[in-house]
Amino acid sequence: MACQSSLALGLLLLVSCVSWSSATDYTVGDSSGWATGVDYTTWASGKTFNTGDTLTFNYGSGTHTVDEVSSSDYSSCSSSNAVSSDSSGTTTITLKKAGTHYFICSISGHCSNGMKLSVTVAAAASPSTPSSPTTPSPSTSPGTTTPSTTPSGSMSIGSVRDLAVIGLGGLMGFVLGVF
Ligand SMILES: [Cu+2]
Repeated sequence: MACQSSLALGLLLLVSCVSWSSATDYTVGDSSGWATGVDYTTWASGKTFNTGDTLTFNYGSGTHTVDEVSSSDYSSCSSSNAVSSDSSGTTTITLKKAGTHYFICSISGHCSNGMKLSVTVAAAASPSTPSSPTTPSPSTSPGTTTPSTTPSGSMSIGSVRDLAVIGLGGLMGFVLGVF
């Protein structure tokens, strides 16, 4: 009895996990926070960002800024055309749009000292992740998995379609016969 109810609960949790995909809050740099001398490319690599997730930048109020900038301004460390800027000490950014988002610190010299972060946000429902400019991982596994090509389903789809065509043809014939 108890076993059955826990199984039902487990299934419910599994279903809710699959269908709800709750938003994740990422603390930028983890315990290092938002500071100079931290490699944010390394921090972001291996993480999957989805729309609705949030980024929290922790730093001393007024000591740094979080500016969202364009791709070219990210490359050149220019904050003159920043989309948004905050220096409150705790900046939370909600990743609303899919695509690549760029953040830099506007304090002179900080961006060139590593205070720049780019995150590639995947659309929440899409299983395909856009190719992000991540560094290739050095760990190459020589043992490749066997390609499992299962042709199950293709035949049944075809026969269902045939049945639908036959059924539609029969219906058309019946309608034409009546009139
Ligand atoms: Cu800074």
